[in-house]
Amino acid sequence: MKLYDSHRAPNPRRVRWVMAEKGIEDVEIVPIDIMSGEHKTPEYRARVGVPHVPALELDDGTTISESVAIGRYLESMYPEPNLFGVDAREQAIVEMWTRRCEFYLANPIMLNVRLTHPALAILEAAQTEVADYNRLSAERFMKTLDRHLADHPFIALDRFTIADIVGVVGLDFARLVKYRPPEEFTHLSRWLEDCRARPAAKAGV
Ligand SMILES: N[C@@H](CCC(=O)N[C@@H](CS)C(=O)NCC(=O)O)C(=O)O
Repeated sequence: MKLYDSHRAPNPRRVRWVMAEKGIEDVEIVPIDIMSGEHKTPEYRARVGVPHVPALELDDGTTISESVAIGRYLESMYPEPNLFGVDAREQAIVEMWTRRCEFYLANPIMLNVRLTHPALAILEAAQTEVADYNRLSAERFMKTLDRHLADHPFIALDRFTIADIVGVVGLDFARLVKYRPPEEFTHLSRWLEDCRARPAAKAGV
């Protein structure tokens, strides 16, 4: 298998983190330079279907994009440690929180960074108002998450899952614009530090 990867981008980091948690080492990493537009070449588009990283190419030539879908495929190939839930109940809860983290936290944060960081203007022109709106909307969800994490060790289950990866990677990306979650969210900060302390978190960076 090959992973089309871009080291500084947040969505590929989710997949590298999944691989590190599971100790997966037999995936060839193919670096794609999104700043020079390597993901927009006709060859890349033909292979992946969309101008995005990450993408996982299977040995039979099938290509899967979308970081969470790639993680799910890797989970079925390398079930331990479980990151997506072991039964119907757990899987639904993990998916619910993963989607919440993606829609209400990671996506607005990524948009905020993309629309404010000068180096990313090459991908999309800066738009301060839209960026601010997205930061505020992410902070509304951080408040919900902070309350939830007051009596839960991790986001979805009592153990670390893909939902935590999506949440932490989103928040870590905001460090590019020196953003830190509001200090009042103490439970969120505790959870963030716990997740960042995992050895696999460093492998994903
Ligand atoms: N929902 C997709 C998002 C993929 C995505 O937007 N990737 C970014 C890098 S983090 C990208 O390829 N950006 C290229 C561009 O915007 O031109 C996933 O989870 O994989």
